[in-house]
Amino acid sequence: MAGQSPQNLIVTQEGAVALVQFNRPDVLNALNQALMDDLVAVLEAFDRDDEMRCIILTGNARAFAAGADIREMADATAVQMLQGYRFAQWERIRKVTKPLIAAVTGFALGGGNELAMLCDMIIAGESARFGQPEINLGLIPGAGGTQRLTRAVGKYRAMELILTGRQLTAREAEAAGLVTRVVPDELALDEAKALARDIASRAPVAVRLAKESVLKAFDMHLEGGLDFERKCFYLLFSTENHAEGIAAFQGKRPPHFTGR
Ligand code: CO8
Repeated sequence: MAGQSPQNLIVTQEGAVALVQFNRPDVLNALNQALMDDLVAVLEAFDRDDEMRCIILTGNARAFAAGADIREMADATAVQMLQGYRFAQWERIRKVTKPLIAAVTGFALGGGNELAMLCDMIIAGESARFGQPEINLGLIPGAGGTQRLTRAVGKYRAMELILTGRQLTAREAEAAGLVTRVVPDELALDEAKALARDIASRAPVAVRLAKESVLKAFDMHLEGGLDFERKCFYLLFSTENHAEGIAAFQGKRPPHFTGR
């Protein structure tokens, strides 16, 4: 995919790690439909590519993304919003099977915060600011904010943030459980890449089923989630990666994992 960057994204690859950078700096990477179309296309292509093992989403120093493009939505009617396909794009991102890491510096607001939360891990620079300011527009979050933020930080913090639009600092977000860890801004992308390389070196089928199982904790009651986890666990005993992991442990050597 390298060298074929779509208009609103800068897409690069480093080994088994893909890097997708939002590229609408003049509007703080506001998520218009064209950018979301590009993003879905790129993510689905990487998801199908067996060579790619982990995907990083990032913005720039000022913003990961400052939300949906307000200008694009300004004159929309309720029926246009209902009949548009924009939320289908978010569902397709939710279905990406490879791990997604958000590397966030600057604003992650509204849809930007929702996109970061749709990722599986969030590495935040010190300047990161997370929030759901839709209330200031007479709206509420529409791409999962009321649900994912509440699951991440709990009812009492989520309620305050969504009802007032207050932004969390990176350190507050870390204390609240919204981010994986906080690092100095200049290290955020490197930290995300190091994490991505680590994950990329692991057994791919186990990584995939681990992601799926953790996400089930959001959808299911405990018993259903435990049953799902156990089925995945059984399944992994049939993989070459499991045999390789055991052989490497017994041979006191590092494992070499393939996609099988
Ligand atoms: N949409 C469009 N343009 C934006 C957006 C946005 N979300 N955010 C910033 N911009 C533009 C500004 O209009 C400005 O453009 P211009 O220079 O032409 O005037 C430029 O980016 C720079 O912004 P500011 O001058 O405002 O920069 P400041 O540093 O003064 O302020 C803020 C930064 C605080 C981030 C401020 O820009 C702001 O409040 N932005 C809006 C944030 C917001 O309300 N986000 C939520 C949007 S609604 C949403 O996300 C709902 C999601 C629903 C699901 C998604 C479906 C697709």
